[in-house]
Amino acid sequence: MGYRVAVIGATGNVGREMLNILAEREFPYDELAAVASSRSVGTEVEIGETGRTTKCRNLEHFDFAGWDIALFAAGSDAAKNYAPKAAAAGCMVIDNSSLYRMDPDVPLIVPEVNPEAILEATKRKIIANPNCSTAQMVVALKPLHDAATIRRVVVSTYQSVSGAGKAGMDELFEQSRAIFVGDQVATKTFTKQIAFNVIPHIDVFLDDGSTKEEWKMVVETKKILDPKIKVQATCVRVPVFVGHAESINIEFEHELSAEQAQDILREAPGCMLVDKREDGGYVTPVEAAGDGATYISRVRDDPTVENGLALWCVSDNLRKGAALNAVQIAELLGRRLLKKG
Ligand code: 11C
Repeated sequence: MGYRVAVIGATGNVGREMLNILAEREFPYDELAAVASSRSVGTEVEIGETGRTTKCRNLEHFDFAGWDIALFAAGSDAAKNYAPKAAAAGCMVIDNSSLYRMDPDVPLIVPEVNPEAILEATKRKIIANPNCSTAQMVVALKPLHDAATIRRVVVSTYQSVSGAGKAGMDELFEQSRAIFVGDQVATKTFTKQIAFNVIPHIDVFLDDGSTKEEWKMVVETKKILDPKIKVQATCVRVPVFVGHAESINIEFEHELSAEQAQDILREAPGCMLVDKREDGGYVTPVEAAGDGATYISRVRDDPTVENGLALWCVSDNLRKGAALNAVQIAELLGRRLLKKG
């Protein structure tokens, strides 16, 4: 007997990837529901490359009773209105929005990093999926933290427009086209022109001058990996369709050479080390898109601090940063809390 799984927000960037990944990983479902807002009701969505499609159902009227797992990728408002209803109906929610991430009764999980937190899911029947830029970073940091204890991280991100949804991707495409044909460049989703530009601003500004995206990287890393780790982040939007990249500087309590770090990362779960120290011997977002790994390149000593390393980290933000991590959590649930058959 398999699971009854609902994907909420099935027509969005992340929801579509959830359907793809459930199919790709042969998640053991008996029934799969695509659920979306009223304007998408009846829209046919593909279930990966299975050749099968399913019609979107209306979230407003969806009865969660009898469904085992709901993967929410519909934003904070939908999570606020419908995740507690789903949980009350006995359905385990895995939510990709930021709404519940810092709730002390909601585990925030990256399966390669803190799988044991799944046991806390019994409290509210809601599990939070981290922000994409945090997810890939903690996958890279975890094995290094285990080896030499991380004290401080300074990270600068290069985040693709798909993090801002389909509207962000359309804006990059439209602006690029407009520039080539000499049309007026219109901005809507982003605050400045994104085509042929970079914007040091993701999510809203906070009182201390940082942005909420930067704050998320700080607090989520602490919750998932270790509250003692200090994080300083600068989050930047770049004109890339899919795949977030990060330049990460790490200070450790104990000595760890670049060669030792490479050896550790080569074997670490979820990590793929591509670090040839030659032209092209590193991974860029274009190569990481469509894949599940967290790619790590450019590992080198940082001689400006004691016990310092620098590295480059790239991952598909819609996959490991969102849909894949959510499906991995569902698999973890199956192994630890919701065994079937
Ligand atoms: C971006 N990281 O690239 C964001 C998208 O808290 O889940 C995901 C926001 C979140 O714009």
